[in-house]
Amino acid sequence: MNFEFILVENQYAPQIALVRLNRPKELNALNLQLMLELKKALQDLDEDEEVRCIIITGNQQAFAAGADIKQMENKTAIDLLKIDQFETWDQIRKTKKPIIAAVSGFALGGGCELAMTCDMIVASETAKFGQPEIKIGIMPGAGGTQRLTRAVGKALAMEMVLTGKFISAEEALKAGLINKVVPEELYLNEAVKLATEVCAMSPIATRLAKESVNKAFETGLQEGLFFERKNFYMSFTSEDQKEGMSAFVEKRKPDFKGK
Ligand code: DAK
Repeated sequence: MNFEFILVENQYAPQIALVRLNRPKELNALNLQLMLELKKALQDLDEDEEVRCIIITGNQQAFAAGADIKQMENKTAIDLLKIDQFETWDQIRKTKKPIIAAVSGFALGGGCELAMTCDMIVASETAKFGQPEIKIGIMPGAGGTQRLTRAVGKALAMEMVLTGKFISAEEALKAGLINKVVPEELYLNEAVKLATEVCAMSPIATRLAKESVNKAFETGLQEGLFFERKNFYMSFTSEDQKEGMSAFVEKRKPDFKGK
């Protein structure tokens, strides 16, 4: 499918899909069409047997500077209710395959929220994270008050959300928001390296594990442990479990088929 505001590439390896947000002049501001395209691309990639890991990136200047303010400026609450963009965001969050955000430059508002919706974040030294919605008279609406707070704790989340201040990649790393910081010329390579590691694992175990870690944000401990246990048992129904364990015993590399 041809998209207008994103590019879907797989130049690194057939198992790694790269989704590039592509509105460079607008710093990749997330308009409604871009979000629908992203949803569609992720749904397609989730169904593509060959793909094992997805990277979402922007360009060096911006991952995304937020939702498109010009598109939102004259909307009423009822307009937003009718558009129901939450359905799109929820669908993106439901992607079963692991997603890595490769962030350089601005990751602000919806851009920061999109990165946090991903499973891991690799950033360039020039990345800036922020929830500046407060400066335009609104507040975060796609998880910013919830995911940011769970990731960095109340003190920093409150400061970012109430003042709109940006934090650097180094601060984001220290605060536990992101996984890695590397020089700007390496951030995409680093994301591909991480994706390559993920791709070498059993896709079934990966899916079950992702689902289980995400459950930790949605339930109490007992329910979470119960969910984990079920997924753990389920991993023993896969051929990949037999392959993984016999490869260990035979001192060779496993060849996981996703079965
Ligand atoms: N929307 C639209 N256009 C944007 C934009 C944005 N968020 N950010 C930048 N641009 C555009 C600028 O308007 C400018 O376009 P022209 O004026 O040249 O046509 C171009 O990109 C370059 O930007 P600047 O000239 O401003 O570049 P600077 O380097 O001087 O500044 C900046 C970069 C990132 C600091 C600045 O552009 C800025 O402050 N941008 C806005 C950041 C922001 O406030 N982000 C939060 C937006 S609110 C929801 C889901 C999500 C959301 C809401 C609801 N639902 C599920 C319902 C999310 C809301 C938000 O993200």
